[in-house]
Amino acid sequence: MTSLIVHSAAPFNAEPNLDRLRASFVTDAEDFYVRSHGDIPQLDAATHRLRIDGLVDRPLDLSMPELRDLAPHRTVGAVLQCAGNRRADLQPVKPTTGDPWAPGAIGYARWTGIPLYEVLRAAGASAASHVAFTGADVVEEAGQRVRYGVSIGMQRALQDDVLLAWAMNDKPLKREHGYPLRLMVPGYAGVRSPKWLTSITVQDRPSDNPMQQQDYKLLPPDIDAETVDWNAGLTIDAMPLNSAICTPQADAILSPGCTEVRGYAIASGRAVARVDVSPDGGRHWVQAALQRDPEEPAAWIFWQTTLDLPAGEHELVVRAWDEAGQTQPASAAEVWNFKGYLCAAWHRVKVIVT
Ligand SMILES: Nc1nc2c(c(=O)[nH]1)N[C@H]1C(S)=C(S)[C@@H](COP(=O)(O)O)O[C@H]1N2
Ligand SMILES: [Mo]
Repeated sequence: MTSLIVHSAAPFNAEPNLDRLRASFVTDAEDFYVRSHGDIPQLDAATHRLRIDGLVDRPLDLSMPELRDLAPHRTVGAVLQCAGNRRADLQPVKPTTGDPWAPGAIGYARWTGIPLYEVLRAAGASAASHVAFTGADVVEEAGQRVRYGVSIGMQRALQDDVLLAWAMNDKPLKREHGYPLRLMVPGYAGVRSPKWLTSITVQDRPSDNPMQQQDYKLLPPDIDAETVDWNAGLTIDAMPLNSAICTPQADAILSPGCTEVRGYAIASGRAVARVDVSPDGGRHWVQAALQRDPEEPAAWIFWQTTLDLPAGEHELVVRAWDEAGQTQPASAAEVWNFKGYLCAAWHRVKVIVT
């Protein structure tokens, strides 16, 4: 039985309790959010095949043992995060489509596999601009039933931290996380890390799958479900600078005196340099202590501080800053979009001290 908070049983979508998420720097697979768009396929590593085709000199059709033998194994620590993480904070501004994710649609794990570029090299990939991927699951998108399909740009695909991964935290991937094989693109929205991977196609344009063309786009604020023009949306790849309070949780009832406040922050390209916490809705700020893994730049940051809160209602707030002095927008209203993606506004948590 899962201890996750379930948003939807079919397709299975669930996130951990935030205290639990914040309890361990490496997220246990049991506590890792699950985002699926269709039924979770029943696959078997003993019979699974991965095809590599498209603009390549030598199309390949690999078993899992053949894939493992192709190149030295690599383990990369990386955050996986849904583009819809923190959507619940956008919905009070105006309704959005999608599940009301709290800040738990994120996790940090150590992923083991071989770099994608090794397979592209083995197949003799041409200098094409995109790499497209197909999963074994069938999803409903734009009124069609199709295999899950997305793509990433070739430049990102060739970087050595992009893995074809079969293990998470030194154990075979669990079924819901993509057993027996998934892609892992550190720093990109989870949607670009397809699970249950069955094929890789080298091509000179993005995937024409509706998951790529008509979903996971950041649309301007004046566009809604009725007026949507998908071409007006930005394709969501890299994720923004963000932070969240995990403890205490919204509407917590606390005793007067010192309260431990804890959470995570996640960088975008540049490292997190500072995390500010406010006891009073953003009028005053203190700097939190940061815990980071210097070996893994794609890891998240855990932060904590102590606030001395008098009796009454308080709005706790967190915001992160990066090395370039960039920070998060103050209000969710500034970043609202009808699909409810990329909520990186200051995270606000109301608590009551009595
Ligand atoms: N084949 C397939 N891959 C997928 C998905 C899916 O539904 N099918 N969901 C994507 C999305 S939107 C996210 S956020 C991540 C979630 O990965 P997880 O369930 O292992 O946490 O997987 C991505 N890869
Ligand atoms: Mo996602």
